[in-house]
Amino acid sequence: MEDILNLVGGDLVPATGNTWIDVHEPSTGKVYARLADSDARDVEAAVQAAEAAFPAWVAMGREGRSNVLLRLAALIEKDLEGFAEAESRDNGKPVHLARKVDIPRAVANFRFFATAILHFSTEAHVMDDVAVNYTDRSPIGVVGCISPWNLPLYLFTWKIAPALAAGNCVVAKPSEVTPMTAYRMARLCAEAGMPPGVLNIVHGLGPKVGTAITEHPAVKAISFTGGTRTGQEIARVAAPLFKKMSLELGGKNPVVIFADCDLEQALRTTVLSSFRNQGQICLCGSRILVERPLYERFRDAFVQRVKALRVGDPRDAASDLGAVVSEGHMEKVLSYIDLAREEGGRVLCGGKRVQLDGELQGGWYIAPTVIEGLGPACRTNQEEIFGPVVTIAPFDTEQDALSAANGTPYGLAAVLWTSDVKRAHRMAHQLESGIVWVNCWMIRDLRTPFGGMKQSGVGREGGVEALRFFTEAKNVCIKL
Ligand code: TXE
Repeated sequence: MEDILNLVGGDLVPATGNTWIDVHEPSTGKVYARLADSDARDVEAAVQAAEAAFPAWVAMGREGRSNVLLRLAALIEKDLEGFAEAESRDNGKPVHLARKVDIPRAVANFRFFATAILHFSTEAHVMDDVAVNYTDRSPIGVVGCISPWNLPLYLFTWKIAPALAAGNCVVAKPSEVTPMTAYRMARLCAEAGMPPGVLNIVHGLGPKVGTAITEHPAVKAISFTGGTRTGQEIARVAAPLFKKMSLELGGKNPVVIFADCDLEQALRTTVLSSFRNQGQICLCGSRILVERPLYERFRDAFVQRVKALRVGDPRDAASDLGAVVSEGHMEKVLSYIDLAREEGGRVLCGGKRVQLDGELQGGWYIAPTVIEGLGPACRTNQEEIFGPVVTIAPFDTEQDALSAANGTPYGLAAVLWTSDVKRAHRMAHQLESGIVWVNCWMIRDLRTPFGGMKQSGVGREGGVEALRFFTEAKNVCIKL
């Protein structure tokens, strides 16, 4: 039974209170590790270590910080298989997905920001012969990074990489549901040459540890990814303290498919955008809207492919879906399937828990589920389910599609399938989401602004957006 420790001031330590939280492996439902159950005392120690480390970390310069992050990236990549297996065991996702997506992206996050910081420019504004202005962009100091359980190391590093590259010191809290790969990475920091206190990882429960980070007066900015309700709670605490906030929250993303689409591409990609990572990606498309002339043909072909998906052992290369992340989340997703039936939905496939045998019989598996016959305003189509459950419905006009697509409290991502370029531009401009994919899904350029509008969040991550978030802009005006 592995003990998952905090990283504070360069040391791997248990929580001050020496209490622990069980960590489960979703594939069997069994406890397989225990997690430091930290509290405000551990956060205080981490903040003090970060404050103490800050001057030297800034003084190391962009090149010096870049080299540390590049070494950390190389160390993770060297142990890619170990990280992939750890991620799969902790989260329940197929190991081939962790090997192909999660861990390579964590490496890419470090490499991207380790090089982006070298080219992070600022601007000057010359006022003829009066004065010259330049924008000084300096690191903020100690910042807080709080991340969710669906893409554990991928999203954890998506936050800490720009924060560190920009010269800040970090107090980070991964999700208590999937802490293992952050711990595995913590054990590499010293070898990467990261000075003690630059990165501190305090594990534990959100309301206890997350709140302690959010409300700590020395923590100047909060970068959060997680549920919308939690984002509201973080904003409630941080806003009166005038902290910078980046909130990446939930989604209820539409997939709008016109009859003139490339049908094979749309079918193949929509299976992925619906069920990759067991549908536990905030960018997944959970509401499929198909232009009526194509509706039945698409629906039948789509359902046939979904039925062919294998739900199985995450270690098995043949498994398309693994387990959902926790028993509580499984119950939540199953309750939404019951709700869909109550609201008049017809379950075309899936719709139930999958019971595997042997050691996997206690695991938390749900069959990929497609539901039709629901209108856009029902709860099933308004609320985030965040599991392997999608609805499908026809539309007649572009306006119908836009009204349905935009008709939720969320605005994170949208997917659009059409061969008409003018329509693609027209629809993309009107879709209320921070990201619009046209004839594709999950193609990600890390330079682009990433984030949502409405209840999907505030602010943007990625590229220069992230580096500007993690620096303070000061205008210096010098008289000529
Ligand atoms: O979120 P939670 P979850 C969304 C996704 C889904 C949710 C799933 O759509 O809705 O996140 O992740 C900590 N103060 N996105 O259930 O509960 C908690 O310990 C401070 C959107 O994990 O919000 C964990 O570390 N922290 C996203 C983290 O917050 C608190 C991509 C997230 O937990 C806290 C991924 C509190 N009061 C998931 N309570 C996107 N838009 O990119 C909990 N936490």
